[in-house]
Amino acid sequence: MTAAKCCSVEDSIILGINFSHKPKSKAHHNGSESSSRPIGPMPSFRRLQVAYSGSLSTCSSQRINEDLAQTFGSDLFDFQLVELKGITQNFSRSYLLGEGGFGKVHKAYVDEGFRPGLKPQAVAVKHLDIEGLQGHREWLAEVIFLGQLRHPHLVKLIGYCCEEDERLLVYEFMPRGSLENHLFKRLSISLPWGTRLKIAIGAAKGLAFLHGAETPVIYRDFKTSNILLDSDFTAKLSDFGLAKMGPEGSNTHVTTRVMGTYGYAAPEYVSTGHLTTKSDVYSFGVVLLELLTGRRSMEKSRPKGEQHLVDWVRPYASSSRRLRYIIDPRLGGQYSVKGAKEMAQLAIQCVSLNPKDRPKMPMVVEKLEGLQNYKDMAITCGLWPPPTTKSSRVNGVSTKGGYCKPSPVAPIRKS
Ligand code: ACK
Repeated sequence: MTAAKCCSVEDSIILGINFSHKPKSKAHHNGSESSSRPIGPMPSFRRLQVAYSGSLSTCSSQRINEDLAQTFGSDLFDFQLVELKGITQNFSRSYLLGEGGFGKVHKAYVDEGFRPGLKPQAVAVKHLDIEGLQGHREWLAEVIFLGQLRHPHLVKLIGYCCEEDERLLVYEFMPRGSLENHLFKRLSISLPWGTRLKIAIGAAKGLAFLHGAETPVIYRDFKTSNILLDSDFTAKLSDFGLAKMGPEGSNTHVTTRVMGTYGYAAPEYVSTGHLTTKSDVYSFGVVLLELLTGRRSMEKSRPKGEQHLVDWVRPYASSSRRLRYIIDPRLGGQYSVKGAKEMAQLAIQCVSLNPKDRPKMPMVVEKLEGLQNYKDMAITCGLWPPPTTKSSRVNGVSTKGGYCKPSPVAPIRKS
């Protein structure tokens, strides 16, 4: 994957600018990708990546499994293509959960005895389109990262398949799908305030875990479509195709080509290619703003000043009086005013232009958990639209006569 790639189904754009060949800072501060300081799990990770990042023919499923098990004690299953075809009825349309720029995801069920040691359960099978946004390199990153990382807020990778030019990944099934689906799809039922908070806390814990590793892991593609939801709305991070080991020792950043999604990527990362854990914090701030406003990080169809969520929100978020104008109308006015105010302030801190002004993820978790104590569920009906907007429809919801309806809980999908 060298050139810029674009156009996943949700119209997000993957950036693909190569900065790794022209580091800007001095060598001792620059943890460029060629750095080889032997700290933490880096050497073994690097060895695996180097061993398998060559041509597709170097990919032997059995060898990867042996290497992973030897290096990390991984318990992944290496599936055969014929097995995955069997449980998905040859990747039939009726088993299709959805499609991203990386390929298709099918639901399947593994029965008792399918593989010794694998409990019967629903799974999601991701079939990577090797010509698409995610190729062999991204498949490999996912196997290596999710093969060794286990946490309640990371989606569990069960196994993989690597045959000829086929690349597949098998995950635990997440019954409520992606946060993107719940927040932005017209037909979905609005998420109540408490659920939004729960999701934000879960996703923050996932990121805090990654950043807290001996050598931090930078997720690099934090966005609503990569946050999957369990039946009780526990959030789990998925899709580690772009994840990267963070800087080692005294290095302040890694230098890499810019990959991610417009609207979520930190500005300094886009302009310099310098990647730090603070780049993830910026993306987290954008998702917090999406949860608060019900608007996407980038919406080209909006009037000019409202297209870029971060820029649109900034002047509103600093004043609790004005904040009500940007809160998602689909909340029906049912949210904690104190909680929303503090969440907005936290989000604005996360999207600070200077990475040093952004908080660390454990602090974000602590702050968000504190918001759960606020019980002031205000009914602030009929305050929309803000003075600058003439429309009486916001995100497809009519605001005429107020919008104080209780929000029912979304049903678990059946597909
Ligand atoms: O938003 P969704 O319903 O949730 O549609 C997308 C689609 O596949 C393409 O990414 C869904 N998806 C991805 N991974 C999983 C999983 N592990 N469990 C359930 N659904 C998944 C995602």
